[in-house]
Amino acid sequence: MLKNLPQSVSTFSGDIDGILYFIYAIVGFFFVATEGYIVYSLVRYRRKDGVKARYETGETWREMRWIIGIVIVVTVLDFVIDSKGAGVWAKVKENFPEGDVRIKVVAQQFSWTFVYPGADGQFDTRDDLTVPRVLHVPIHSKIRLILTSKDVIHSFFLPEVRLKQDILPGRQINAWFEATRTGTFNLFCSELCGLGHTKMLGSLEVQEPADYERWLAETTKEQLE
Ligand SMILES: [Cu+2]
Repeated sequence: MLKNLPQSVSTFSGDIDGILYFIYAIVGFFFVATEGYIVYSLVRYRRKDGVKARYETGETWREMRWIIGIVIVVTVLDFVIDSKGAGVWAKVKENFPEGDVRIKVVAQQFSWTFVYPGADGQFDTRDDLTVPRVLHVPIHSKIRLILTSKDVIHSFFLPEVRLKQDILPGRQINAWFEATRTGTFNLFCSELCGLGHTKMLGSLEVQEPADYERWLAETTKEQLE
């Protein structure tokens, strides 16, 4: 099947891709079936010399059967997709693990700032670390994000993680993910938030735990000196 999504680097990204491809397959099937029938009809019933077009009246009951049949098929598909999607939704947006690492995400026109709680594990204390633009996280850890905005509505979007969450001023919104691959990935704001919206870029840096700890120690040293 057509694989055109960005690479998938979190524990739930595969589930989300599964739903997308499932919907692709259903829509693709109906696309080919209906378009195919149109092309078949164009060829089969094209104008031919000596053959006169016939006038046919509609048949209400025959037409109704088609409409009712399609309504049933679509309704059943809706339930199938919903039940498949509900489990993934719960995993991504409802059942938050406590989190091995907790990071505050502060969005503002037009930049991202990440706050790490420091050695005491508490936010809003002297040893908090403030890191611009790049979200550093260790691989295979449950990352709990606390999303806040200083001004307008933004949307935190990590395409490779398949995580997208709106951020509202005046609220703290939770999100989580667990990365399964090291590397540098994209961070976008996906809510039009002003003239600099397209420049509101950041990145996600997934590191081996030892590299992450080293980065954390170095940054702590730099900021507390
Ligand atoms: Cu924004």
